[in-house]
Amino acid sequence: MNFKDKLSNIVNMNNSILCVGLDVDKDKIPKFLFDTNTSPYINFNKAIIDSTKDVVCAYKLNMAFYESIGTNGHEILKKTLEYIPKNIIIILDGKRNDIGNSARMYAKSIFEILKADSATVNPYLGIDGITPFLKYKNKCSFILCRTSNPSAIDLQDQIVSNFPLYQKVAMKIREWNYNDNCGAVIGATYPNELKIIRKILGDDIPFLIPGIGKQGGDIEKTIKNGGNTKGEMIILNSSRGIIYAGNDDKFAERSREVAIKTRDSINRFR
Ligand code: NUP
Repeated sequence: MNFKDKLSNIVNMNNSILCVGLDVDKDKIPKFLFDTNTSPYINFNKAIIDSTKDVVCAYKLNMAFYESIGTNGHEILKKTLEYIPKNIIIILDGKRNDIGNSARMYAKSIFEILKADSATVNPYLGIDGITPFLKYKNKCSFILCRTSNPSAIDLQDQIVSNFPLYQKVAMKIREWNYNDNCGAVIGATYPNELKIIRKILGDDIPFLIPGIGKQGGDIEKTIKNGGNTKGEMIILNSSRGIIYAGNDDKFAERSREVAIKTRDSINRFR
């Protein structure tokens, strides 16, 4: 099944476009898990997945949080991925890219070894660094278009042949979508840009939108400006705001409560 069909199925089944970000951080995971547990990270992720799997359409794992654990990190990442129910979208957020020959290895690692449904990809190297990802026709490559951070403006607002760079990137994404497997990453913290990018990219390209929750992005503006006419092809990610909602033995229940509240706030505007 291709990415978009899998996304539509789970969005309809769980009535949700919420993605929970599993960004494991030793300083934020409840302390007691490290006292009583031989696999604290995996057990933390399993508890969050068990408590939110009927509320989400996707899980996003930012690879930095796993790589920074050390040699165990890859195993923790792999075991977490294996635990995610097969009908839920997996997004591996590594913002990968390189010259074509090396980008090929990044794509292989994410799509064949880790078997993710989608990856985040950096457009800075141009099409030869993107092509190795696009060869995986049933997967989705979410290309960074307008990032959520304050200094996104440093480069992304620079004018290039009469357009801000982020709009040029959006135009490139439309061009690179020849296999119908591109997506775009746009921060919820930039709702005006979100509207312009949806206009450039049309209804059929999925948007991955981080920046609600801890980064303060406005849910109503995000949905109104970023959703397509059917309220589809839009995935809203929250990581810290959901997974670290509690820090005692009821942490998974707290995460579920916040996930439900977030999904319901999103659905009010869809
Ligand atoms: O523009 C981006 N902004 C962003 O926050 C692109 C991203 N991939 N992210 C990631 O989304 C970020 O690295 C983190 O993994 C997640 C947001 O987490 P939080 O702010 O909800 O905790």
